[in-house]
Order: sequence, then structure tokens, then C-alpha cells
Amino acid sequence: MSVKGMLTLLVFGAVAVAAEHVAVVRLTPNNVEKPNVTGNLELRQDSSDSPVKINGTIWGLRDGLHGFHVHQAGDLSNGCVSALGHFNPDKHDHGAPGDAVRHVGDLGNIESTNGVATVEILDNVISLSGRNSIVGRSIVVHEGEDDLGKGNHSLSLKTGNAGDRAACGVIGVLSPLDSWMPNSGTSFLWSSYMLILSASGMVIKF
Ligand SMILES: *[C@@H]1O[C@H](CO)[C@@H](O)[C@H](O)[C@H]1NC(C)=O
Ligand SMILES: *[C@@H]1O[C@H](CO)[C@@H](O)[C@H](O)[C@H]1NC(C)=O
Ligand SMILES: *[C@@H]1O[C@H](CO)[C@@H](O)[C@H](O)[C@H]1NC(C)=O
Ligand SMILES: [Cu+2]
Ligand SMILES: [Zn+2]
Repeated sequence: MSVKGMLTLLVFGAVAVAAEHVAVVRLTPNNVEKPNVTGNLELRQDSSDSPVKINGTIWGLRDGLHGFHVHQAGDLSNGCVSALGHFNPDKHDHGAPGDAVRHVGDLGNIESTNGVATVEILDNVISLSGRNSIVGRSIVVHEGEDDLGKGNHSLSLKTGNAGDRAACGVIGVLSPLDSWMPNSGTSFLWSSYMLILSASGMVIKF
């Protein structure tokens, strides 16, 4: 194999590992009698250990703060109720996004002004791959404010007492459209490496 060929393999291997993952969410109203809360969100992560950036817009919420969480299930067959509770693989108490003790899904509050909430969140705990992956789960926006676990209420440490679910949506794949498995990039790099070694005449014995 030529040097150019090896470089090409190395470059493509690195790109496969560093590829940005993008997911999307379409928020739809929980209650058809209040069919007015909708939204579009986009979630981006540069690599598996980068923070996840969430941006987008939610329309129709009353003005003020609204709890915003990743819930466990991507099942909206019974509205936002079947999304179940906050995504909490570590069995922690509910908390603020910046707390050491929080649910993985605890993303705090978003704020609506004149019926429009612009969402811009950067979070280091949720991920689009691995153990804390939120792909296939759901985002729920609540009618009330999340007290971030600091309210004097029996629900504070469970849900932040954020009230009913206003809207929800499943976190789905946008790009890349091929495998999101965390090992696919690594094994590609590894096989490129082996190929280069064998092409350059080096033999490895285990
Ligand atoms: C998020 O931001 C990107 C880049 O600025 C933009 O292209 C995209 O439309 C935004 N997504 C949403 C849902 O607002
Ligand atoms: C949403 O719809 C409900 C029921 O029709 C209404 O009471 C509420 O004011 C609406 N909210 C907004 C922000 O338009
Ligand atoms: C917390 O709530 C309880 C019961 O509602 C009340 O008796 C108590 O005074 C409250 N404490 C604070 C610090 O607000
Ligand atoms: Cu919630
Ligand atoms: Zn929580």
C-alpha cells in the first residue's frame, strides 16, 4: 500500500471517530384539549465525550419558567404520560443541571416570553451514545417550574414538582444515518491500523 493510501485510511478513521451526532425532537401537545404547545429541537454532540448542545424553539407555553427533562421512555402512545419518569440510570435524587447529584435527564428550566421559548442548553451529563445516551427516549416540557430539588415539597427530590406535562417528543436520529454504536469508529480505526501494519510488512504476534 502506498503512503498516500495509508494517510487516507488514517484520516478517514479519525473522521469516523470524531463525527458529530445530531438528533431531533418534534414536541407535540400532551393534552388535545390544550392543543397549543409545540416545538422543534436539535441536539448535537461533536464526539462521545463532548457536551450535548440543544437548540430550538417551543411555542404556546404560558410565560415564565417550565421544567425541561429527558424522560425514560420513547413511548408516547398514551401522550406524555407513557414517557414515564425522569431518565435516571444512577438512581439519584432529582436536582439542578449543575448539581453533582441529579438525574441524567435533569435539564432544569426553559423560559417562555410572549408565548415563545428559545432553547439553548449545553449539558455535560446527557450523551448521544453510551450509558447516558438519550437517543430513543423523550423530552418533556412541563406546565410549571422545576424547583431543582430545592423546593419544600414532597415531589421536589423526585420531579422538581414541575406540574403537568405540556408537550413531549421522542429523541430521534438525524445524522449520521449509519451506525451510532460507539465501537464502530474505534474498530474502524483499529482495522485501519492493522491494515497499515500488515501493508508495511510488520507482523504482529499475540
Ligand atoms: C439549531 O441551530 C442550527 C445552527 O444554528 C440551525 O441550523 C437549526 O435550524 C437550529 N435548530 C432548531 C430546531 O432550531
Ligand atoms: C393554550 O390553550 C388553552 C386552552 O385552549 C388556553 O387556555 C391557553 O391560554 C393557551 N395558551 C397559550 C399560550 O396560547
Ligand atoms: C415546608 O412545608 C411544610 C408543610 O407544608 C410547612 O409546615 C413548613 O413550614 C415549610 N417550611 C419552609 C421552610 O417553608
Ligand atoms: Cu419532566
Ligand atoms: Zn429529575
